[in-house]
Amino acid sequence: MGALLSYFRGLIGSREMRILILGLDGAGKTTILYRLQVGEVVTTIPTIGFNVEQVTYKNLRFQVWDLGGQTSIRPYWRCYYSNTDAIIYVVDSADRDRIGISKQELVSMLEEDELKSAILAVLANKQDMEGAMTVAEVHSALGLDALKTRTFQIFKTSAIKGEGLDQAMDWLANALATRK
Ligand SMILES: Nc1nc2c(ncn2[C@@H]2O[C@H](COP(=O)(O)OP(=O)(O)OP(=O)(O)O)[C@@H](O)[C@H]2O)c(=O)[nH]1
Ligand SMILES: [Mg+2]
Repeated sequence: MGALLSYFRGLIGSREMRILILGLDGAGKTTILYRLQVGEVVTTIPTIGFNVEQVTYKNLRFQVWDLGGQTSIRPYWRCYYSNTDAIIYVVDSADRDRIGISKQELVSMLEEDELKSAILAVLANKQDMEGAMTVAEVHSALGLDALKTRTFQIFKTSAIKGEGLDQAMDWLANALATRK
């Protein structure tokens, strides 16, 4: 089993996995990218365009693209879809007003052919905020029950406190290593 695992790791190690971080503006995407890369909270400004960084997590190398989430920028997300191995979809769990818009964006993104086999990790972020939706509420508001064949998982995170990101990355790394 261990040998098999390191075989897969070896295979993966030979190619960088391409991950997109998507979600509405202010959800915490850039904060998460730099949490993963430098392990700290950095001060962010709204992303106009994108940030791309190499992230190494437990010997796995990822190329992580963090795209701006403002309404006017979202149409450009599709320019980055090809060859994507996984999507990290970030939700501001405290933003009840816009969870419906977040769902629409997620649904239309998942309809894209280029993302057909991309693995999905949903992060119900900002769990530290008072009145934040629970992970079950976010799950239901995004209509994740309707996903049939997609490999996906939802996680509760606080990028500010650094909570939940390890679990999400562990799952993602494992899902990427064992995908068919
Ligand atoms: N309380 C709390 N604030 C957070 C959390 N994650 C991010 N933030 C804050 O939310 C604000 C927006 O975070 P960003 O990471 O810039 O959001 P973004 O998703 O990159 O936004 P765009 O670049 O506009 O698409 C910043 O003030 C962050 O400090 C969290 O888990 N909890
Ligand atoms: Mg950003």
